[in-house]
Amino acid sequence: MLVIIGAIDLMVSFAPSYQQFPRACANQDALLSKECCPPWEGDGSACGASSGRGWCQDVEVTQEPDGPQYPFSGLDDREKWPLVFYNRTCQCAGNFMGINCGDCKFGYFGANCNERRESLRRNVFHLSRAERVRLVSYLNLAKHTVSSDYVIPTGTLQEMRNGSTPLFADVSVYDIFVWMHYYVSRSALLGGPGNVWTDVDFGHWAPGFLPWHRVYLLHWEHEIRKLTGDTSFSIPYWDWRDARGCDVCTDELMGARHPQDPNILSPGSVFSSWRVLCSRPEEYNSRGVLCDARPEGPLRRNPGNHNRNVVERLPPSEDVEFALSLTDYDTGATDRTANMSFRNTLEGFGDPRTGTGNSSHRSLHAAVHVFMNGTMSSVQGSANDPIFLLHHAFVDCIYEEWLRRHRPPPLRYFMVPFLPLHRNRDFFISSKDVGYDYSLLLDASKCDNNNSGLKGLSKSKCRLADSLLSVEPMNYY
Ligand SMILES: [Cu+2]
Repeated sequence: MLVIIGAIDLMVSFAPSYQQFPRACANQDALLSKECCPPWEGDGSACGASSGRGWCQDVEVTQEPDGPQYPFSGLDDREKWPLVFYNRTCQCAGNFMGINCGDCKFGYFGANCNERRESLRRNVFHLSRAERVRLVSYLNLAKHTVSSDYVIPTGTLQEMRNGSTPLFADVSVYDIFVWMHYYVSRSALLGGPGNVWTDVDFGHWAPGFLPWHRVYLLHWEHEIRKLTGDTSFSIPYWDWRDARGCDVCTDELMGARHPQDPNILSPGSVFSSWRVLCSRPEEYNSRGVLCDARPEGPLRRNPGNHNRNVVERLPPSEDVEFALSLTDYDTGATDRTANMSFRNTLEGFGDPRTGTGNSSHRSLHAAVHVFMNGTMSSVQGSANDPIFLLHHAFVDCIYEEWLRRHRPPPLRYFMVPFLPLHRNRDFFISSKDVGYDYSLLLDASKCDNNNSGLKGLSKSKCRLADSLLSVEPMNYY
């Protein structure tokens, strides 16, 4: 299975939001009134209105039509997100953010959200030993802590009888994110067993691919910081260019291979005991149901033993360079067929030598998913594997480099399934404006011998600068 996928055009409505289903709105009252405006603990008023943090307002979504991949309307809960569930949400003022305006916008901190701090996402191999241990333990803590803020729906709104019988389940902080990735990419249920539309995806195969995953990582970082109290935490990236194999697949990092079974993880890795969820799209489709978040067995991964007719090897630097040289963010039908499209080439459906869409091979982003040959290789379940985060942080780093070089005009749409809402155009800006940078993209002057390679993301880069940074306390700089 190597569908790494596509989406209804982000020509689908994606709006300003957060994570989906806030516990405070997963009840009959909120669903029937279609209002999700929880009180802010600071003053007890909805959206912190008495303190001027925000107001409960009607949601206005764009009226642009969905992309050509989704020829229906009125059938899927994700259409015109989030209107099927809620038509009033908190719209926060100034630097406030969150489902009740209780949080700060990305990049801002403090009680009044007026301290701006920038964090640095670093190469995972430049982390100190202690930082690696911390990374793995934070991931594991997130996997084993039930989310207090969010729940997941286990049925459609119709199955909930329009809200009068809510169907939601508790999952862990980590699994909220697994579920979100499943939910954005799942097939549309058209009613009854086997009656599904598979050629739809609200987060891939379309212009929203990069902003969607950017917000996703930002939320993930935000939740880990909240859970651990470690505001200095940033997601490291895996620079897979020219790697000969899965070099993050060690027990110290993402888990080595099991000595007896090449398809699962070594017992020396904490990830070997993780159980996946939402990983069986064919089964849900044949039953015509949503994933119900039950555990579905261990993480599977067999890197390098993938189908070589689809992917030869991990992506070479030249492919990244080629993608970065493309001046148009997206082109044509803005799907997998797009030619000379930066988004389509980086996503992995455009040929990284010619820029032609609908390539018979997978490259760049998609190639890494296919290469992992297991849980990572199927779009809907891929976020179960923590390599997903390191991989997407690097994809986002390439996106950032492209934005800085080409400065494109913005996109609009509220992204499924974030609540509070996020418009994709808000993440079509430099990462510095949302509070982070990549060590790979730091000024050449900060790197040794001016040999930084930041021009064109060359592989030689800022090792010295990075290791110096790692000795300092990792606070937002
Ligand atoms: Cu994805």
